[in-house]
Amino acid sequence: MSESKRLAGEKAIDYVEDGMVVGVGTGSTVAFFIDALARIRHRIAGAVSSSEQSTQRLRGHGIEVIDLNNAGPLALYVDGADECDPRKHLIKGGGAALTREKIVAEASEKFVCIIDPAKRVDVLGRFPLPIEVIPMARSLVARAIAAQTGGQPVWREGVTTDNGNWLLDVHGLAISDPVAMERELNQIPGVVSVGLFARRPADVVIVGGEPPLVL
Ligand code: ABF
Repeated sequence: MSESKRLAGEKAIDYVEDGMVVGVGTGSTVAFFIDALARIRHRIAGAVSSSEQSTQRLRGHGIEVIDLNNAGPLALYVDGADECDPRKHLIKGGGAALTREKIVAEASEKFVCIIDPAKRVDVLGRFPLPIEVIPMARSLVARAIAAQTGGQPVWREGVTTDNGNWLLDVHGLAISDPVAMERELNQIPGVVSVGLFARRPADVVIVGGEPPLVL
């Protein structure tokens, strides 16, 4: 598993061009990408990071981390996922960084998603869908989600996001229309972001293997 993550992370280097500010996601697959990026750090202008965890790893390698507000639109974003369907719609947020990941993905022209083969599914939802919520709205949002989707929201107790919010993980979903579900759940007051990346899916998916599969 970690070997296929490494192969996916290293393959994503093919998309990095000289002088780029690279959008960098979060997670164990991205950690391999960051380590590979370090080897060509003299060729890039820096990185925009989606989490404190990735920021530390980037800085540890001597890669400059740039505030998104000072970076403008990004040419490339590289990030992992928890699930990926055949249309490159994703579930993300198992690592609790979904809101910043969604912001950096939105700011980027090309989103390259790096996964191991176990993340590929026909229908999203076997992995519980993460939703970041404003703390005071946790139970309001949970009730609304249960009523709207029939899924079972579970509070990820003890976890606070980099933005000071809480997470619900919604179990028992089979998401036949990810674009519609993302839109509808986003309407519930108190929802900060939904871990569905369907309105803005990945552009390229790299599945780690020997050789890596590029979708
Ligand atoms: C982040 O890290 C996610 O949104 C997802 O939750 C996770 C993928 O994890 P890993 O690469 O560690 O399997 O990109």
